[in-house]
Amino acid sequence: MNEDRYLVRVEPSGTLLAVADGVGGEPGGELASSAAIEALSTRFFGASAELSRADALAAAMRDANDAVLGAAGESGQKGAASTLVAAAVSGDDAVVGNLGDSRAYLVRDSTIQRITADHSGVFPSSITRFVGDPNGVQPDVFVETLVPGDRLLLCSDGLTRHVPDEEIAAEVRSQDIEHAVNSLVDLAKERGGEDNITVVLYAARPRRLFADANLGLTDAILALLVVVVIAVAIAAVLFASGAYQTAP
Ligand SMILES: [Mn+2]
Repeated sequence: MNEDRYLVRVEPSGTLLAVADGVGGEPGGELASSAAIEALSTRFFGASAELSRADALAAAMRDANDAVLGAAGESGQKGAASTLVAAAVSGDDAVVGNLGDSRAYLVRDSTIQRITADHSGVFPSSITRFVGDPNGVQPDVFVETLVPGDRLLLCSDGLTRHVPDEEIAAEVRSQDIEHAVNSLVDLAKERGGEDNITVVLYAARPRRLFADANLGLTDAILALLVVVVIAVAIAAVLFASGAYQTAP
């Protein structure tokens, strides 16, 4: 069973990226991550143009919470919940929001910055903020300005539990993004891999417009190249087929 879900949606108004990691290891986790991603995408791109992108992202994340609660109620999967990390990129502007312990990183030159702060509880792997919370949610929202060469990485804890930040940085900056995501997922699998691993990696690249003498590098539009890898750990699959197979 794979309880991780991701989104890469490219529209003229911008690109929306997200990772959701269903909580609890039960069918409710899968239901929650799916409902969260779907609602996030619909609501973010349907938001009024009057809203700032940061406000639109926060509102879409609150709507994702409502959607998970609704789906949980309809299906009888009470307590269905999921993490949610999302990045809305337009030009050189990146707005990042999170609930839970799925993360966003910015890798620039030789540095790696953890954009998000985990909402972790006192027990191992427990989280204090998540979609599916009947008390409502308050996502953290961060605004970053991208420069050409930046790489933006979203991932579930299946990666970060096994691969430290410095190692993530080394892999991400030493190779093209397709090889980088595969290396990261391989590392996480070698070191445990009892959880789903989802990695979404973007490269911000300058896109030259038509010849325009007044166009400096800082005015160049940034284009994103995106690669996604999801790994479902073998142990998790076996466990799911044994323990969670449900009769039709
Ligand atoms: Mn996980």
